[in-house]
Amino acid sequence: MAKTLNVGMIGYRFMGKAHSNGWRQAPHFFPLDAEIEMHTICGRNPEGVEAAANELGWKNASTDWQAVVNHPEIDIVDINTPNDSHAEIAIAAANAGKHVLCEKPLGMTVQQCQDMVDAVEKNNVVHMVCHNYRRIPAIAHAKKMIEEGAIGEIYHYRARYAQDWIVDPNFPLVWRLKKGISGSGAHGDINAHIIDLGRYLVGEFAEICGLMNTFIKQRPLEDSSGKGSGLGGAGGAEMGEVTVDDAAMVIGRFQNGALANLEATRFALGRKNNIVIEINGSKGSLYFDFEDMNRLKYFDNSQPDDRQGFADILVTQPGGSHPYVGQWWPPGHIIGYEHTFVHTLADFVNAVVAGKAVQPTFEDGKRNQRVLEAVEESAQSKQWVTV
Ligand code: SOE
Repeated sequence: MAKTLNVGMIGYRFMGKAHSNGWRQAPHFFPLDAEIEMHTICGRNPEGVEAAANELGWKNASTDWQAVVNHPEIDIVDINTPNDSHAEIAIAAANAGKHVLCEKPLGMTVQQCQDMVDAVEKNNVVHMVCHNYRRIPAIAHAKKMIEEGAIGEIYHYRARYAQDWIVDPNFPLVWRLKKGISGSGAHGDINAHIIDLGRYLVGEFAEICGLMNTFIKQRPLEDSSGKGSGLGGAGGAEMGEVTVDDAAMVIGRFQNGALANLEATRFALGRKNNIVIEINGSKGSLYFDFEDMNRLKYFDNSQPDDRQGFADILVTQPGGSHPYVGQWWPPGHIIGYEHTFVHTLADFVNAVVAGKAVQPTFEDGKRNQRVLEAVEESAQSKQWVTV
């Protein structure tokens, strides 16, 4: 009989909902080496977390994260809280001998991330930062194609992550817009994702030049309803200062010589959660658009001149041709955003049972944070910065 892993999840809003779906679905669609018990969900608002426990399928609800982290029955702690509490919770969980999954960005500073790495390594627990987009089948397949040399030596990595949820100046000052809680704005929230995909698909960053901008500098404080979901809410009459970036842009060089061009913005009207990546190499190119996430476009320069073009690969072929998709549906029955969390949690659970590392680890989270900080340093100094 497979062992049972009891999960305690801290945080119950958007990522709490996405991870809960992952914990519920992973056992039904992926061959897990353990049973999963959705033991306890934890949050600060008693009514909110109680409702979330019922709605999302958790056995228990708690408002005391330390009790959850130290509960003798808990094996895994899944952290989905705002960024400023990741380190404290993750270090406590590791010190309690729990395996730790933490949402991105891992911490607020490189030093905090290093402290988290030290804690998980000292306690010999499995650790992962939830960069779920690595486990989009098309992205994982692009990684395989790159490793097989399909596009040869990489010259360019161009990535854009564009949203538009705060273009309205009346949108309130939610936690993602407060430096003390989020660390940065679009930069740490969504640039972190395309920095991670750059590290995953291309390699380590060597040097960068950054630009950051805040378009709207004052916003209404959230009203007392506390209905803000982090991505929504209502503003009162009082105004407050926005202390983070609305957009960040980066040019840079990878250690392997490839050039990077990144843009992360929350001010691209019409782009709701759009990630577009193009990688150009010596033998071909790859192109991905999250708004069409089951497709990967591939230009193969070895094709005869009269039939060259971007092949449109539908990444739904089971039987090991394409990653993860075989666990879901027959070819052509496409999947979505929520499945990337199922893939992430399934890989994490099996790594926990095997006692093996699973990428991206907390070390990846720390290296991501180093790039984030280098961009902020560069935007401040208007100088190039070595990562
Ligand atoms: C808000 O930008 C957000 O929820 C990010 O925090 C997530 O990481 C991303 O997957 C969706 O958008």
